[in-house]
Amino acid sequence: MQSNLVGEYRNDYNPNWCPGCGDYGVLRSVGMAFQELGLRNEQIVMVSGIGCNGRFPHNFKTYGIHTLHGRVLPIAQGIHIANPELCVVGIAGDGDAFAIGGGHVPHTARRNPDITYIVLDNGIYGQTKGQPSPTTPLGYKTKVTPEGNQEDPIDITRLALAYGVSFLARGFPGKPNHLAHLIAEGIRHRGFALIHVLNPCPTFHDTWKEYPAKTVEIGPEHDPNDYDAALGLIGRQDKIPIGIIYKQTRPTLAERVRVTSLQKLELKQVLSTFR
Ligand SMILES: Cc1ncc(C[n+]2csc(CCOP(=O)(O)OP(=O)(O)O)c2C)c(N)n1
Repeated sequence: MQSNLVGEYRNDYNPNWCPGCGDYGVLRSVGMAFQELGLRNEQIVMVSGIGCNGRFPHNFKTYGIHTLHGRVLPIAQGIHIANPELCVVGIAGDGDAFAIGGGHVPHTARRNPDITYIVLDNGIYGQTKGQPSPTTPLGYKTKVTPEGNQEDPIDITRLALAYGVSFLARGFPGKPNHLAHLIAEGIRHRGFALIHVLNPCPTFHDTWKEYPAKTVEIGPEHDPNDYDAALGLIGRQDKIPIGIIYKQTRPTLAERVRVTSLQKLELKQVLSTFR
């Protein structure tokens, strides 16, 4: 599914995701977002964890780290602090981001590093063959929950707003141009941007038909700077709104820490020992 549109960012690596996996679409949208922003490959660092989506950085001619399960955010924050000029993009599944890595999200939100965190929410543990994740719907049958999932799902957007992320958007790979624009806006935003992707997993949790009917694009009447309006939007019961839900301007982690030139020099020396 390699697109000419994003050829300048993509390498020859062929992902081995299942046919119809939403990850292919998100991959394309990420490349389109880089293109929309005119970023150079060497400006970008992609950080992924463990899961089907963990292969993301392998597909790009950018810098990248395929790190440990649940540890995307600590690594991404370290990169941002070491070099705030870089465009740091974290990629994680719902399991990586909100199960094993769930403790990192509130602390990243309150620090507000300038990183974009794309959470590919397929409502299942895909790589380990379909166990329920924190976002699996109540009652959903999997191989390990043959009588239906007995746990209520968490609401990623509600948590993100409560934690204080400074940018929140939601998209769907069935609308690749729309999703690409949301990712580009997340990268453009100076601060912690969380992009919640409603991502179908045709093998273990197929939502390709469900989401087009359930989602609705957020219209121009919504003011994303209005926190209460954002809360109201995600509380809608009739439809799942997609688009920019919330944005707020406040200092980033690097701006607050104000790393002095001397500290930067020392940090560079430490980092050079790992090369
Ligand atoms: C420390 C650790 N615990 C558990 C695992 C097993 N494991 C691998 S991927 C995964 C969950 C994947 O689900 P998700 O993050 O939602 O990504 P997806 O595969 O659905 O894209 C788990 C539990 C692991 N690799 N490392």
